[in-house]
Amino acid sequence: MSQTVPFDPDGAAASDGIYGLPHTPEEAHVVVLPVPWEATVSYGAGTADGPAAILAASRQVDLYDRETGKPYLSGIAMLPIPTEVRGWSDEARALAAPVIEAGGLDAVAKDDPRRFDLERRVEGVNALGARMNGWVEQETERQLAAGKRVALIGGDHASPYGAIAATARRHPGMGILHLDAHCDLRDAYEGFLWSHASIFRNVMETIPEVGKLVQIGIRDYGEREVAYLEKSQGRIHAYFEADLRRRLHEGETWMAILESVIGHLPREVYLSFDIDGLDPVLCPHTGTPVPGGLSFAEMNTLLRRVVASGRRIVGLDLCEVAPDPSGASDWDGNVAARVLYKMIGYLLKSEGR
Ligand SMILES: [Mn+2]
Repeated sequence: MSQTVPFDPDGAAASDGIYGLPHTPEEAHVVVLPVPWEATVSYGAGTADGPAAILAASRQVDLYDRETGKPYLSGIAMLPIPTEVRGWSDEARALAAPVIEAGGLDAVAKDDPRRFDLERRVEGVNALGARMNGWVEQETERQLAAGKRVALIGGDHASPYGAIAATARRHPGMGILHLDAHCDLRDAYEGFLWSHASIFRNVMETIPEVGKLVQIGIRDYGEREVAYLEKSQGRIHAYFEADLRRRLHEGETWMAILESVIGHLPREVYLSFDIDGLDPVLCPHTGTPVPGGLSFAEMNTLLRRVVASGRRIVGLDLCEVAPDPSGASDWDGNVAARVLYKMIGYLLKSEGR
């Protein structure tokens, strides 16, 4: 919490740190961990450039926040964007492309002559995904061991698996509040073990310390995903966009709806936000945009109510942010930097800071 460099929170960004803040990762209470990973993107690409876009746009965010106060006083610093992870991602993407082109491994018959090559490619992508997960888990654990809070920025939604594993180990029973247009509960999507579309299947199957998964904003999903979450015996709750809108249109208040959403969460909460859970006007270049979604204000009220309920936010990630490939607009990064600042601000507030 030491603040070694004097700075004016109302002034222009005085440092090239995230939000223009002068803190080193050692000084900061919140460490932003960038993960430029997008190995198995099925539609639009560009989320590996998300961390750089968020960092650039963050310098324009005003630091004093009406709701969360002065998050910057606790210190926020971003680690360097890891070039080795970007290298693994590029390598995995090149391996994955022909598999995705073929419609996934399941779409190719066992006796198809392409099968041997495609299987080897899938194995290579899976190995790189496991390496990335290991790296993220180790980096997260390193920060948590130093008493820091970790805010991971992707990358696609495969990025935070290791962070969730490391955080859940220290906070057994924690719940995940998952904002997304998608359930991400697919079983090895296209054959890839560590696909962005499978992250919460992997989390729920392989991280027993995660007590609950509560999904909100869901509006694009497969029948098998719905069957899977219905079979979870209450360990997973999904709030589908269609139901949220119906309840709102029939006169229920957003506050009342959020009370039921938050009621499923245990005391300790990890936030996993896919930017596509928001209205795509707020994230036009994300990989798999879907009409509908939460407004910025609805998301904000969600965060506010989580903290007002007395729950503690123990970690967070923000994924699937992709900048305009033409470079003409910085809108995606701008919104994401503000979403991240709110998430961090509410995390700090939940700790009584
Ligand atoms: Mn997602």
